[in-house]
Amino acid sequence: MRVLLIHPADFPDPNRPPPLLPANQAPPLGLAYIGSFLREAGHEVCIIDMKHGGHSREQLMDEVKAFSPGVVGMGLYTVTVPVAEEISRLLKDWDPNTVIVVGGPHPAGAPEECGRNPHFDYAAVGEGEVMMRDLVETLEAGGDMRTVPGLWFTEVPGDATSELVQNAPRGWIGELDSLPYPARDLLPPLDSYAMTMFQYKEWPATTIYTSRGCPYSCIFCERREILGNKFRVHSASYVVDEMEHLAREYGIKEIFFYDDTFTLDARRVEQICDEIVRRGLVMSWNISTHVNTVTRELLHKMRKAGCWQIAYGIETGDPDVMRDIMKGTTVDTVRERVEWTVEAGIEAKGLFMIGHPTDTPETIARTVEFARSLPIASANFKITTPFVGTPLRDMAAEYGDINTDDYRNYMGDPPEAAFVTNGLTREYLSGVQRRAYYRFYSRPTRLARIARSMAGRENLGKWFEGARIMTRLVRHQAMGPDKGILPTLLEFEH
Ligand code: B12
Ligand code: SF4
Repeated sequence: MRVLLIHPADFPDPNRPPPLLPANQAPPLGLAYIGSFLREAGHEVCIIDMKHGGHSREQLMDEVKAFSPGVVGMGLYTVTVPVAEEISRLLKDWDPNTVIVVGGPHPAGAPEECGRNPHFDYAAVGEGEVMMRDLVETLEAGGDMRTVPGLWFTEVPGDATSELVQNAPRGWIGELDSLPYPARDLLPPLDSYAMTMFQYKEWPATTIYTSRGCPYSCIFCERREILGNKFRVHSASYVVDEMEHLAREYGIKEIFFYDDTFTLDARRVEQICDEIVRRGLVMSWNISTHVNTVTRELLHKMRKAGCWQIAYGIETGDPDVMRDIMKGTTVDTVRERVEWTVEAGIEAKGLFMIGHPTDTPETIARTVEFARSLPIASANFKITTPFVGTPLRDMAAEYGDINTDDYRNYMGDPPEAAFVTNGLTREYLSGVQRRAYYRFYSRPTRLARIARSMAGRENLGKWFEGARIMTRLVRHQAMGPDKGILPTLLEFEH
């Protein structure tokens, strides 16, 4: 069967000013995994990444008609629900028999809402590879859709009031190495995906996902619904083979391991490092992880194998808030691990959040000062968003004002925050976020650290990119909006 997979993004709107700077992009690896799995099972697959292409309605439908799919699968974020509904209308207008399946983060957290949504035929909860194959083959055979684990749908298609069918839950894929590499060849060229300048040292760079699931319980995080709380991994040899494959086939020079907690299994990371060194693979790489999961020895080993940056989910600098959000660590541990990282010769980046349920102006100030005091080269400060399916969502109404109506505000940032803690306002959040960036980046020592991290001929491109961005921002600034240059620049990090 012909299967079309879509990564939805808003259609270009002539009335909306174009973004000041390109947002960070990354290949939709989830869809690419589903694509390669379906292809191996003998199906014809096409992927449209609207986030990359800036597709108009006409362009999208031209590509749809040219491929003429029997089934369309869309990966849904909360923020992309409205546009996915519009795409479904366009698809059904073109051919009412097109079967539309939605999966990914939003359906994982809101299966009933998506299962009842009259725009979609099926909501798929869980990993999509085996589920999409089962769904496609059951459709082809005219079989009973109630036999496909993980699906939610209404008894009468398109009738939100009819009985909701909730199939048996789908188990997690145990052997990740049994999956083929994501079908990156079905995506736009990898080097055409823009990354922000703080995310790579060498270009072209791309992402790999080497593990799934996370056992931590941070209240704002939806990982457990999306990929489960059991940590599952690709083996070291699979990971290093994939790195070599990317270098050979796509000329990739740097890898961003997009895993949530790359270092959770220290032994596996050691093996990956040993394997990189043993094969003489010269590639730089960077990761994201939880501070608890690194040791001094591991960090030194990672540095030797090419790791240059670690992004830590730090979230807050206030000990009580750290406890309340159930991060499972302390501010002292954060400081210790960040110092170990820098000592090992790896740059540290801090990921912070503003507007936790128990945040106050004082705790937010503490977070900003904590960030400033750490030897980190870069930081981002995101506004807390209560995604459906998280514990935060359940407690949000008790701790503040939550906007449940407009999913377009679920970007994780202003202009309109989806959640505002009691005692704070949306304007305050927006202002304090900009001030946080400003205070963090305006320190001369920080600027010197960034300049040092961009030393060397290989970073020449970044200086040009930085100069280009600054020129655009200065021009933008001259045209009016009351924003500081540095904060504006840095808000565009994912
Ligand atoms: C890489 C990434 C990105 C990349 C690429 C996006 C992509 N589609 O992959 C970029 C940088 C573009 C991005 C952007 C954004 N992101 Co992002 N991103 C991630 C990240 C870190 C990893 C995703 C990933 O590659 N996972 C690995 C693959 C293997 O898993 P997967 O994508 O979940 O796919 C599997 C299943 O979910 C399922 N599945 C997925 N799609 C489909 C479709 C069908 C039909 C089926 C059956 C199954 C299925 O099968 C897949 C394979 O098993 C996640 C964090 C996380 N752990 O999920 C956040 C995350 C998904 N992002 C998030 C957000 C909020 C955003 C932004 C809104 C941020 C912003 N302010 O701009 C934008 C919006 C993007 C858009 N579409 O417009 C949230 C989403 C929460 C939500 N409920 O909406 C997450 C969960 C992070 C968080 N804050 O908790 N993101
Ligand atoms: S450690 Fe990261 S991935 Fe795991 S629950 Fe916390 S925020 Fe989510």
